[in-house]
Amino acid sequence: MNTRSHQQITPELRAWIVAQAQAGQPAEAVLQAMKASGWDEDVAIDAMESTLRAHLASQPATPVQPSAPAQPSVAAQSGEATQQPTGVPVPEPALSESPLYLDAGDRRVYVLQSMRNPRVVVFGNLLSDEECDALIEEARPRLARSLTVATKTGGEELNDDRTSNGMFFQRGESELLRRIEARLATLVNWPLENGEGLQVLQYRPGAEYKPHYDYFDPAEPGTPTILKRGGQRVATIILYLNEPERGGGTTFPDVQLEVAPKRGHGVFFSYDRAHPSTRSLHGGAPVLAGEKWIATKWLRERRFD
Ligand code: PD2
Ligand code: ZN
Repeated sequence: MNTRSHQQITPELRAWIVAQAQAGQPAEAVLQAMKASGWDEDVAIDAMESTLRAHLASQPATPVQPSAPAQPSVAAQSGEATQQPTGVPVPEPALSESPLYLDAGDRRVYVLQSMRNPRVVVFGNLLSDEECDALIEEARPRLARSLTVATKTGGEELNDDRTSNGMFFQRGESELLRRIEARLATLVNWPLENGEGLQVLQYRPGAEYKPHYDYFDPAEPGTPTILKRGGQRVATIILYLNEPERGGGTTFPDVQLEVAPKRGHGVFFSYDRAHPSTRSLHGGAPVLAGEKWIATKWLRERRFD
């Protein structure tokens, strides 16, 4: 049997192809992303052609133009378009038909809210209470004051903008982590191998994470070293493991959005280029009362080994 006969074009793959086209990804970039994930080239081309043809036929009033930008970006509106890097394929949940829930493999996840620009999706029922508790208890003995990646050197450093305690799990470290990693990969249609290990953060009253971008700043000298392993970050999933009494929402200042830290819920956001025009600036608002625990999953362009 050859590889072609093994590869099935699932509804999730079709939804991902449509989402990439709607986001303005060039056909070549979509093809390269599929090949990098193990798709046979001929199968990938067939899947793209048949999916986009069917999508166009079903939506005569709003044709998809695979190589056209989905919407003018902030930078384009302000005349900076020529200085902007081009977008890359990003993870994307199958939301083209506005489902109320998604099958994430082992769990039905609710779609509570979605925004196109910036791409932000809020999910419910992403983790059970038992999974939240287990993550907290496995992380607690391993917590240390959070470090951030030092883009000047490629190492790690203490940062006053981030007053939480944190730790990283290894990817696939336990049955619980493998289960959650597989669920997240299915939910956002992105290879599990492109994910960093889950990070757990604990915020005590007063602790916060000031607004920042999760991608690595291309202007920093340490960034090329960081990118050798898996390329850029292209999406983030924040999982809420408990509920502070007040404060601690995840904020998106460019669009004045605040996501409430509700236990078992999660917020997904993607950024197709390392540029503020993605409007993916986000922060963890100060915790006013109680404690906040989250787990963060960062997704890379390529395998993160
Ligand atoms: O705790 C948060 O809500 C938060 C906000 C911004 C977490 C992160 N960024 C992160 O882990 O990158
Ligand atoms: Zn962040």
